[in-house]
Amino acid sequence: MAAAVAGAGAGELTAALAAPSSSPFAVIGGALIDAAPTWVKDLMIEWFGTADKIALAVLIAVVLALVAAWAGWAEFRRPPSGAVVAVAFGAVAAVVALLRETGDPLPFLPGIVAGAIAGGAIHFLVGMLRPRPPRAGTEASDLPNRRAFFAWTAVAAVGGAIAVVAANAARAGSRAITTVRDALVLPSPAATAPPVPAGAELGIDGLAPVVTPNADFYRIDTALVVPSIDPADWSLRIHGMVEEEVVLTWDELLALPLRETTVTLSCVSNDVGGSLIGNARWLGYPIRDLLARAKPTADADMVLSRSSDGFTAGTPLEALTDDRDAILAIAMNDEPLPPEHGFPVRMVVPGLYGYVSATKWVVDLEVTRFDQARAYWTDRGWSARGPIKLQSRIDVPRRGRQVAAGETVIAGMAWQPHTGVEGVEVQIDGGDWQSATLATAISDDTWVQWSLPWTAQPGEHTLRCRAISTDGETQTSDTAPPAPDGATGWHEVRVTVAS
Ligand SMILES: Nc1nc2c(c(=O)[nH]1)N[C@H]1C(S)=C(S)[C@@H](COP(=O)(O)O)O[C@H]1N2
Ligand SMILES: [Mo]
Repeated sequence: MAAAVAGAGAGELTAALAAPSSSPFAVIGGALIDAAPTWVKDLMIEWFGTADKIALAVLIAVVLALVAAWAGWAEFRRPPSGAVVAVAFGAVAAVVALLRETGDPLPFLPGIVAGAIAGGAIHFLVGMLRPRPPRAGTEASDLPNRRAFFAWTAVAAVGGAIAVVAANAARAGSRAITTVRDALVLPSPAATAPPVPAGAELGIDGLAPVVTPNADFYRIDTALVVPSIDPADWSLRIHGMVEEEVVLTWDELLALPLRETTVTLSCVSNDVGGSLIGNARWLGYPIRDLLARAKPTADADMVLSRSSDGFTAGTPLEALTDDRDAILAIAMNDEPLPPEHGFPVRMVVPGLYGYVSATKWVVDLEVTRFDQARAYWTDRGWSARGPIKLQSRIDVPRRGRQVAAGETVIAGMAWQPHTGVEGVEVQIDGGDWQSATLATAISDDTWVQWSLPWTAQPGEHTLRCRAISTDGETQTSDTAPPAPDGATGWHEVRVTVAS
């Protein structure tokens, strides 16, 4: 295991210095994420939520430790079989890095170095445990040199750990991107978003704020390492079924009349009552106006957006050309996009789940057709189209929380971006549905808070809610899991009211 730590450290350090996008950990993790079937992705998000990446890292570390322990044993029994296992692992990382087209000139180098160091270390360390052949003129057979073994094992483990830390430090140093981001001055919008109306924020303790602070905004993506793109190097290419190809640079984008929009973003993996949803004020340029320059041909019906790290989303052309505020966003809540939310540029499309619309680190828009192109998650069994379903949730009182008897309040959020919410109803202990009071909505593109006064009687209670859309649709009680196109059902919360 110490040899594996040494190899991993050497690989990560090599990557940090010579092939930043080809770290063995990142390419193996990325490949696992891309290869994971839908149910695994679902399970990871259900178990770990937005900590899914940490969970994956721990999983990789545990598997590596087990394989390393086994290789050590094999090396002891039959050298150099353990070293061969280590070198083979490094070779796998090298090949995966090559296949993933990371863009580095020497993508295979970190894997090769990791394998060589781990293999050499395991051979050397385990070799010390074997009795040495008697030397001429001395007593027969020497005991294995345990002290040297432990000393060198410690050197390998500590050295590897230091290399990992150094690699991260080197990466952070090369992340001049955060410096560039911090120094950015956002252009003032040509069209400002209307201010959050008085009465949009009910200010109830425990209720989600109507505008989600960036630090609390859910993050979901397949990027183990957040892409770092210098705006000066950024450009967006619009091509495919268009009359005219368009290339847009960062400076050109900033010079355009930008507009502010307030839009609620939701993940298709959000369970009923879940928290993979947030609302922010975005600043960007209407994609409709860019497409107007490119002039899509009449038979096109989809735009395949691509990020710098190869993620793709397929958005109906119509959603990008109709009158909704589909934008190429550069700012989130009055700040340049945070790196993990797509710096420098992402898409935001009201009414569609993120996986079919909200491409972060976007660099390419290909105008195409649904019957000709498939996006990242469509290839993995998710629906090609992903309009956000009508949903509502109870935030207050929290599930399982003790509530004091007497006058209290039930409150939550409701949404169907771009359609809008007309009302919310609450049912207590299976009784009649009661109309909750809606807060003032910012717009039909955002979620809305709601509340209902409640005289809580001591005992166990079951609370449910359902939303009614501006289309007159009532949120369905039919339960569906997130896959393939979004969860449905009523959110239910059980609470105990103290006597
Ligand atoms: N490049 C890239 N963009 C992406 C994704 C991704 O994996 N890679 N995930 C999408 C999904 S599934 C969602 S729900 C939203 C989440 O955006 P957020 O992390 O800013 O909340 O981003 C979308 N954009
Ligand atoms: Mo998502």
